[in-house]
Amino acid sequence: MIVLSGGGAAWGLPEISPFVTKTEIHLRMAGLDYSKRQAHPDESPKGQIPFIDDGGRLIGDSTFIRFHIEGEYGVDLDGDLTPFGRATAMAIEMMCEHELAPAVGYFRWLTPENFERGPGMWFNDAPAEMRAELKRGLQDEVRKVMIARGIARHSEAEIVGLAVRSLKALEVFLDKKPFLMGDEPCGADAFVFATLAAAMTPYFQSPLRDEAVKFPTLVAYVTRMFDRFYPDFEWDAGITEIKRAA
Ligand SMILES: N[C@@H](CCC(=O)N[C@@H](CS)C(=O)NCC(=O)O)C(=O)O
Repeated sequence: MIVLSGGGAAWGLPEISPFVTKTEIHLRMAGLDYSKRQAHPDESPKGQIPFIDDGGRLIGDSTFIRFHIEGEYGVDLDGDLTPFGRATAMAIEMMCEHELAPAVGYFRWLTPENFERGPGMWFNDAPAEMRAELKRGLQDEVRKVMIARGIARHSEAEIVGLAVRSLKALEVFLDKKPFLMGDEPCGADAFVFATLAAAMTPYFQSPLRDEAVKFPTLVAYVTRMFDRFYPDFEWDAGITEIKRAA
C-alpha cells in the first residue's frame, strides 16, 4: 500500500500543506488505497512534503507523485479533457501555485499572530528557554525563502492585491461549473481547492482570508470539493455574512 507522508490535520483543515492535500486528493481520485503519516520534510527525497513510499520507492514532489500515480496505475486525472482543456487546467493550477499559494503562505508564516497560532505551536514541547530562539530561527528561514521567491518583498496590500487578482480569475473561470473544467473534477482541482481552503480557514485571520470569503462561487466550490473528497471532515469556513463591494 502507498504511504503518503504529509503534515497532518490542523488549523481547521484535513491537512496543513496544500501540496500534500493535492497528492491526497489525487490518490483519492485514482481510487488507490493509501495510509498517511506525519513526516518532517527532511525525511523526503526532495526535502519537502509530500512524498510517498510506494513499495519501497520514495517519490517526492506532488507533481512527480501525480506522474507516478498516472503512469504506474494507468489512470489519467485529466482523462475527460481535450488537449486545450489540459493546457488550460495546468495554467490555472500554476496561477494558484505561483501567486495565490505564496500569498496564503505569507500570511500564515509572517504575520506574528498567525505564526504563533500555527507553525509556532510546533515548539510547544521544546525547552522553555530555547523556544523563542527556535521559533525565530524557523520563521527567519521561511522569510528568506519568501524573499527569494519575491512574495515577501511586497507590502501586505500588494500581496492581497495579487491574491485577489487570482481569486477573481478563478471566479470568472469557474462561472457556473461545479468543478474547474466541468461537471467532474480534474487533476488541477486538487491544488486549486487546497489553496482556496487554506486561504479561507477561519483558524487564521488575515486580509487575504477576508477577501477570499467574499467570493460565493469559490466558497461553494470549496464546500463541494470537501463534500466530494473529505466527506467526513467537518469543514467550517466560519462565514456568517458575505460582504463584497460591487
Ligand atoms: N513543489 C513541491 C512543493 C512542496 C512544498 O512546498 N512543501 C512544503 C510544505 S507546504 C515544505 O515541505 N516545506 C519545507 C521546506 O521547503 O523546507 C510539491 O509540489 O510538492
